[in-house]
Amino acid sequence: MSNLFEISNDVQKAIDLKKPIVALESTLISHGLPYPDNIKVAKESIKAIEDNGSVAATIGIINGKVKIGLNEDDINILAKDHNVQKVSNHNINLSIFKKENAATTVASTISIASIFGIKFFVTGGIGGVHLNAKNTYDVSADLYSLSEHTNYVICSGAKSILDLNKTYELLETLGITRLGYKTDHMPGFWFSETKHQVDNNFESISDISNFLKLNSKLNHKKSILIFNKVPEINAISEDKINEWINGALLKAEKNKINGKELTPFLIKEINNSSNNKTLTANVSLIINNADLAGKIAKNFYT
Ligand code: PSU
Ligand code: MN
Repeated sequence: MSNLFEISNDVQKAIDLKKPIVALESTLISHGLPYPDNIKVAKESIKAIEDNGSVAATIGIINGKVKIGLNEDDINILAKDHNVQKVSNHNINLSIFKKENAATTVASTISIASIFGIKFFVTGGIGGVHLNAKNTYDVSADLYSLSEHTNYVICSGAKSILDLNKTYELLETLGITRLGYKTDHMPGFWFSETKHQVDNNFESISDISNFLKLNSKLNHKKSILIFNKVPEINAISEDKINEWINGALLKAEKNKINGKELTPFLIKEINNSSNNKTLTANVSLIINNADLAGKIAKNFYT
């Protein structure tokens, strides 16, 4: 590979030996969670994956270099530096060109993971159709990236701040399979369940991995979502969340926040109005998803 990419030794070894690898995004470190919770999540997610016998590959950009397998220093930079760009598929090339520090979203992380044949990816919640999309046309590139690459994505649905009804429908339109792990319904990120039925609920890790093994033989070039609910003790009621979301949306409108600034702005506002209940839920669901991802990846390769 060209010198635009830098793969850590651990990840390179895992690629060579065909060992299980789980990719992680870095936008949630730089723009999704406040310091120091972001460092804690980054480290504990890696640990959860590794404790299950898989290799973690956090992806991000340091001084214009695309790194697959960020080390502790890299994570510190992305967690603390206030000038880190948020890069999706439309602007990742520019951050590389300008030699910036940049955090990759779900969309750009799976694009990079795919170049190196990394099949598994874990996050908290994917992006989707924004609530006011009818007027703004703001639909996350995550959805389109998921339909262009074959990644197995462990997540708690799409973020609660989105229009989850439209997101669910667009996932179907784009050919992205929506699986539940021990759930019949797509989760709502900070809350446990939306009204939307998953395409199939698998009750065990080995059933999921058997299905993914079959899927890999189909030459079906679409991603698959594996939904894992927020741990029950940290789940919040949908009504409470909607109250906070409405307040945050009004504030965003007043301050003319839009585009890629919108998601981080809303999350910050809601963490404030919920007294960090949403932050606690966010932290716990990501680490819980990493644990599940480590287990599924390990099972898939054995
Ligand atoms: N999930 C979180 N926090 C985040 C994100 C997801 O808990 O910050 C990020 C992801 O990187 C996702 C991005 O890809 O938000 C979506 O942003 P946008 O709506 O601008 O595409
Ligand atoms: Mn957007």
